[in-house]
Amino acid sequence: MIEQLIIHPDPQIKARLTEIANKVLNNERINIDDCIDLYEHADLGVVGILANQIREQKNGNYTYFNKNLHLEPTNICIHNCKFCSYSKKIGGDGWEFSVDEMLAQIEKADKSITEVHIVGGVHPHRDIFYYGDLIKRIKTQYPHLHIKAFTAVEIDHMIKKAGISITEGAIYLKEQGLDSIPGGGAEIFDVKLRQEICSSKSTAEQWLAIHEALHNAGIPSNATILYGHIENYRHRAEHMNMLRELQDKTKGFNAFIPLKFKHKNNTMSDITEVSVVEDLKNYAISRIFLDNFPHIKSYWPMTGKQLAQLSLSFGVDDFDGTINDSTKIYSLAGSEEQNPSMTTEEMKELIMAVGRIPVERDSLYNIINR
Ligand code: V47
Ligand code: SF4
Repeated sequence: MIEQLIIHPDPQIKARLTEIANKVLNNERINIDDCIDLYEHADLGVVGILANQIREQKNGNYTYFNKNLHLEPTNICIHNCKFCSYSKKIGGDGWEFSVDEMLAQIEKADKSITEVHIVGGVHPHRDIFYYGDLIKRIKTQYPHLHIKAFTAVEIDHMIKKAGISITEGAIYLKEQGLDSIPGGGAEIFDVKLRQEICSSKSTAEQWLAIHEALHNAGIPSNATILYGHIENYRHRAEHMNMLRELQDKTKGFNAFIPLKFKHKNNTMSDITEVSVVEDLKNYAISRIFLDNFPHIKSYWPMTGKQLAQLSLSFGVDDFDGTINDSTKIYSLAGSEEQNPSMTTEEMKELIMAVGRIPVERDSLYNIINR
């Protein structure tokens, strides 16, 4: 049946694509070469059908969302990632919120939020005890809020500054009230590319070791890839393979979030952004490849609402949160949503308009409201 849907002028490639499609339909894991062949030769429609079948098996007709607030403590950062449109150096015109100011932002937020998502620049003077205090104060005042905070790159800096091991850092942050960590900072794991686009950042091994230690300490996380810049399909496949291997070991990842490179206001502005077809293909192929990841998330403040809606037919089952204009990372890089905000009603309508069932979840994918 799938064979009839695979159209390719070269019979050998058609046979190869049929072989990969049958693997997917038989719930067999695809390998790196299969993944590259899908990127290079498969039609969007075919990868969409395959990804849709996996999404359906894993998450039925549900599309998850949560209600969260993004806190960005500072955009001052010691790193110089070439794709970053957001960071400033100390003494420049960056922002630095105090713990009290961040608590005030939570106080002002909608009372129905269930999560605070805290991520920002790697500030040279703020250490693990500063951030541990922030978390403790949030947990004490708002014990019902799930705290998803700090990328592995931020944690790497915190533990090095404190002279403690990853495991000690993970245990300390958990004791202070950290519940999970977001997936940022992964970028692209290939050594040469990482050197080229974010040379000072934690290495792939460090990123993976931090997630592994956190998973072992009972702190789940997400994972990302930054795609659509100077990487090729092999780089993407190998990146996902490293994540899949770690997930086989720990089962600590909840969601994979493909992040499309946006080119405004950064030093990689000469790179043309990839097409929407490429975005959808990338969602679908990540859903197919990452067979041990429960969820694929489309981060709508970056993609825009329409692409996020379309992605629901290409393997995505999670829409992130109903945030209210509280993130600057993407608007500065030229994202589709310059002042991202979406009400619960709007989110539900977007999801239902394409035949899915909107489900409000908590940060660990327990159902709150249907
Ligand atoms: O690591 C920075 C990316 C990430 C650009 O875990 C850019 O639920 C595109 O990881 N174009 C941080 N992307 C954000 C992040 C995230 C977002 C939403 C949800 C979750 C989650 C995690 O933002 C960085 C980097 O990969 N980024 N600059 C840019 N110009
Ligand atoms: Fe700093 Fe993150 Fe920007 Fe890199 S992407 S410069 S780590 S804020």
